[in-house]
Amino acid sequence: MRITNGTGVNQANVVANVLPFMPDMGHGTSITPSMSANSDGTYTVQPLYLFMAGIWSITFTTVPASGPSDSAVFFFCVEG
Ligand SMILES: [Cu+2]
Repeated sequence: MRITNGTGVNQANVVANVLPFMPDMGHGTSITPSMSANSDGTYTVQPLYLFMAGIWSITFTTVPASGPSDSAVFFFCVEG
């Protein structure tokens, strides 16, 4: 995964919480994923324990050293 600014430049040293959630069912997962930086400027998020078929949202909320936080949400459908 890449995290870029508004002009498409990779952002290093981003710390974010990752929250998998099934919005239709109102539950998350028992396993909390973590995000780690790779040497090429991308990030790896693991483990993602999407244990049920259906719509999942993955919410990334940054934890800034100072200033405001930001968030982004991705939706996935796990086929059953
Ligand atoms: Cu579910």
